[in-house]
Amino acid sequence: MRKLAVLLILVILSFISPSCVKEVVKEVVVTDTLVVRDTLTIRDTLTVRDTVLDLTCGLLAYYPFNGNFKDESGHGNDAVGRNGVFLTTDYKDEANRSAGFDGLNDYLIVQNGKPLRSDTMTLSVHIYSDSWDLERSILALHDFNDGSAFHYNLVQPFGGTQELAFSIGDPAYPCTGLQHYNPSISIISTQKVTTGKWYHLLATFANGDQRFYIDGQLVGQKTQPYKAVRDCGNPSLIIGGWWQSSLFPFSGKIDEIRIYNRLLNKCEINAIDLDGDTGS
Ligand SMILES: [Ca+2]
Ligand SMILES: [Ca+2]
Repeated sequence: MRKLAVLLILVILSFISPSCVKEVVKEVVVTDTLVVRDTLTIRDTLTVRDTVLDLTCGLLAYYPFNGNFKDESGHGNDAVGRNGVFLTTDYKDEANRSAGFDGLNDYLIVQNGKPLRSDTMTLSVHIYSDSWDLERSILALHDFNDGSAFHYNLVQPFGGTQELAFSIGDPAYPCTGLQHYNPSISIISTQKVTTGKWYHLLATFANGDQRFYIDGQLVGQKTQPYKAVRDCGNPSLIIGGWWQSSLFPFSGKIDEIRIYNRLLNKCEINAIDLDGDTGS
């Protein structure tokens, strides 16, 4: 009996001996996948288009020829027709919307042209020529009676060449002299014009920088030694003619004449071009 008890104890001990202790490994697998997709897209497109153009700023005279020859700038520099100058169709073929000239003796005149002179200036004119056979004047500010007191002009200077010239009077030249285009005061366009087509002529002068554009393309530029536009006498603005003894009468149509005492920016030039073919 005693032997049996000892055996039982040995059996029990064998179960609890370290070599017999069953190792328990608790394996815990935690799969915690946290995916945060937080895509925040902010599209804040702010487009500000400032299309407010003030084409009346610095406008000294404006002749749209809407049924009359009046200055519609509000300054009262109305033109008067002579020798049969007439109202005719414009670039859209709308009647009584441009000034017509017979090429013989028609012209328009603003007797008191003094307010149309400025040291900084922009001239904008649309023309449609029927003939470039002779010298023909488009716009001129000087004395109509004797051709003196020359300030500026736009002219087809040579018969048959289809070239145009923009001249600014030299202040050093005597007021009494007859001054016309010449190489020192004039830009002769490198681009020729044809008959039967509307052109936008733009001429500027500022601080001695003289420029001439046709349909938005620069056709000539000069730097003059003088910074001011000539200022003398009592000039008249003649549209479609030169002076009484040498009229050089324009043949065709002239429209949308604007005279400014400032330079215009590109947006403004595009805005005043009749058919938008300024090329800019
Ligand atoms: Ca006539
Ligand atoms: Ca017009």
